[in-house]
Formats: sequence, C-alpha cells, structure tokens
Amino acid sequence: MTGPGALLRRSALAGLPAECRPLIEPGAAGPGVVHLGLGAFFRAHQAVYTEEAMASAGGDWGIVAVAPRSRAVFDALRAQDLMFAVASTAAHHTDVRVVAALTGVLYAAGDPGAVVALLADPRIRVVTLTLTEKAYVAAGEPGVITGLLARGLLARARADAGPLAVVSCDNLPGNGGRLRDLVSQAVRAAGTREQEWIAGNVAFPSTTVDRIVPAVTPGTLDLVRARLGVHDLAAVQTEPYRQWIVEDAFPHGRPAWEHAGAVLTDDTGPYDQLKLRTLNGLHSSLAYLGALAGRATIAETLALPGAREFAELLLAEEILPTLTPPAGVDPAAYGQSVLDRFGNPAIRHRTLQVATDGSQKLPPRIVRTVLDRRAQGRPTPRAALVVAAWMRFVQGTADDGRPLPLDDPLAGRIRAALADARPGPAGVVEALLGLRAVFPAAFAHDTRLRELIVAAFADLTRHGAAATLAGL
Ligand code: CS2
Repeated sequence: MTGPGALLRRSALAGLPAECRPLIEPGAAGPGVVHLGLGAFFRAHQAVYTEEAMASAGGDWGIVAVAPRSRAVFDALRAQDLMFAVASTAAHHTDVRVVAALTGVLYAAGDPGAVVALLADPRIRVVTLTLTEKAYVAAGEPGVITGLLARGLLARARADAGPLAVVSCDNLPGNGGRLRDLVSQAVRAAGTREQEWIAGNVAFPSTTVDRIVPAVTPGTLDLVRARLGVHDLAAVQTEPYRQWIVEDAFPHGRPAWEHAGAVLTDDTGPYDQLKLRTLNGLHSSLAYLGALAGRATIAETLALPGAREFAELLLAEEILPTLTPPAGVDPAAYGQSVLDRFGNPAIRHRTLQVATDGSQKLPPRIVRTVLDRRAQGRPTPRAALVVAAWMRFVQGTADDGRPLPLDDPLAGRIRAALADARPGPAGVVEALLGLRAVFPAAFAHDTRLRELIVAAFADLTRHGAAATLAGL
C-alpha cells in the first residue's frame, strides 16, 4: 500500500483496486490529438472516450492537453505522470477510474510557441476544444486560444503537415461552423496560399456533447483519495451518463470513438437542438430561479415546491413543440431523463456555476424556443418567467438580500442598461430587452411577450422565486 501522502503515479498503479486502473498502458500510445482547454469537462468527457477508443481499437491517439491560463491542473498532471481519476457518481454508488489518455500537457500562457509547433506536427490529426460559449463571440480580437489555433494552422499550412479535423466541444448550435468562422476571421490577414491550404485541408466537424461535470471540490478529491489510497489533484467527479454526437468529417482519421459509445452522424443539428433547448434550457431556468431562492445546487432547486412541475410544464408546453427530434429519439422521455439526472443528489452542481455567462447561454437555450413558439402563434409564459428570473439575477441581489455575482462577458453592458432603466419592473425589463446580442428585435418588440416578462418580473420581485414557483 502507498502512504497517505503519496501521489497517483505510474509506480502506484499496481497498488490500486483493479477496477480503478487505466484501460491502457500509460504512455504507450503516441500523440494524435491535441486538446485545447484542460478543464473538468474535458477530463470527464473527451479524455474518457478517447481512452476507451484506444483500449478497444488501438491507434496512436494519445492526447496532448493544453491548459490556457491556469497552471494548477497542468502542474498536478505533470506530477502525476499525466494521469487523473474520473469519479462517476449515481445516487448511491461511485465508480472511480484512472484515465491514461494523455501523452503530454502544455501550458499555453507559459509557452505559446510550443502549442503552435504542436499544431503543425504531422502526427497530430485531430484537435478538440472546450472553450465555453463566450469564446465564440466573433467581434474583435481572437481570444488567446483561438489566436493560438489560428497561428498553429498557419504554421501547419506552411509546413504542409497534413490535413486535420478541429472539433469544437462547446454548447452552441452548429459549433463546427462557428469555429470555422472564428478561425477564418483570425487568419484573414494571412497569405492567400495559407488561407487556401486551411480551406482545403482543415475540417470543422460539429459535435453535441453531454455530461454533467460540476466544478471540482475538496470533497471530490477526498472521495477519490479514499478509493485510490493516493492523492489525485486533477481528479474530477461526474454523473454516470455521457453522450457524444460527432459529425463524421475527419480528413486524416480519428479515434474509434464509436467503440466508446459516441454516435457518428452526418448531421448533429437535431441533437444540438434537443440537448441545448431541453437539458441546457432547463438547466439555466433552474439556475436563475434557484440562485434567487438561495439554493446552492440544481438538485436542491428541483426539490423546491413547484419546481419540478414548473420544469415539466416548460418542457411539455413550450420546449418540446419546437423540436425536430433525431430519428428514434423520444424527446418527452429524454426530457424526463434530464430532470432525473438533475435530481441526482450526489452531483453538487452549483446554481451560480450554471448561471454564469447568461448573455451567451440564453439565446440558444431559451430565446430560440420562445421565437419558434411565437412563430407557431403560441405564448410562452414559463419561458417568460425564466427570462424574468435572469433579469432579477443580473440585478445582483438574491431574494434574501444576499449579493449575486454577475460573471458574464456582457456584464458592463448589462450594468449600463440597468443604470439607465426607468424605475419599476417595466423599466428594467425594457432596458434589458434592449440588449440586442441577447434578445433579437422580434423578441424584444413582441408586446404580448414583454407583458408576460414584466408580470413575471413583478411577481419575482414581490414574492421571491420560491413563492412564485410554489404559487404557479
Ligand atoms: C450547464 C452545462 O454550466 C452550464 O451552463 O448547463 O455545462 C451542462 O452541465 C452540460 O452542458 C451538460 O452536458
């Protein structure tokens, strides 16, 4: 046995319970994938799929993972021979398994040149990215990672280092096309030859990703240490469920992700729509209502009187009628399974975590549903309550008077709109509906919809979110 202070390392693997050991020999596979964004979601999702794919079908698809800004996970992985554990927790049971899919880690802020060189390395045939929604705002300068990606692709073009697929794993409809647009913007000042090489050799398949992975807590690390008998400072905890829908457009091969349960398809559109409007739409709805009501987690919010009924009505009467589901998928059953997943009490997903970046999340998750329902001539009173809850949330005070953080790329514009608002519910709603990046004109100028939002906002202000849900 290893002592209490020992770290997860190759030398510790033989001492781990057999079911916790990696599926592949650490370091045996050569590099084939670069992943940009070393967050918890990547570790619990793409890394797991890729390890299982290599375990089942072989191939040099080891992942070199790039940490954009934060050193903590990068340092931990280097100290741990690039391994980390994934704890999958169902209501009463946790599986812990060490993943050995990584063959390298880089720290972009410390060594951007190494990232550019790696992207031009002919052994790399797939790049995956988890950047979060706000990285896809096309205006202005590219972000750090999109800037590095663009430089890497230009270097690859100059070296003629072979075709490549660049795969966005962010929660946005048609994420591949969005990423292609960002890259095109970022390389528009480059030479025509490089631009043509990129257009002819780089594919941007779209994907729909799904797995609930809360931010890591000390509790996660304690749980993993108790199971493994060694410290793991890069461990993550997640639900057992996972899904990956991948547009099969890879000009230079890919890991056999279908061996790990991924669905390869020629159109991710129906899956995107289903997942973003159902899972993410309900998630954001509960996050704003729960944060106002002082609930720490999504599961606690769902347990508020009236909350599950509210979510079910929002689902059945406003979201489901807008969907064109993928063939063979029953969207109503999917919606119920989503609510069951949210109710998993072992997954402490904080309402404030899901509530971040609302200006980026509301459009694909809620606003599009409202607009489609409007085109069907139907009102959306429950989605209006969600929009009102977001508006109350960005005012910055929970129902019990505690402050709420506004962590959003449009925070400045939101605050300015609030500062200019006429007093009273109608004034605040009108001011925030003026944020065109969030609410298109057709949404903002619909008087019936606006009346619903104002009434909901007034209810939330007067009674609080918990009483409003209970009284519906
Ligand atoms: C969540 C997502 O934080 C959020 O906005 O809605 O991260 C959600 O947990 C994942 O999309 C689940 O696949």
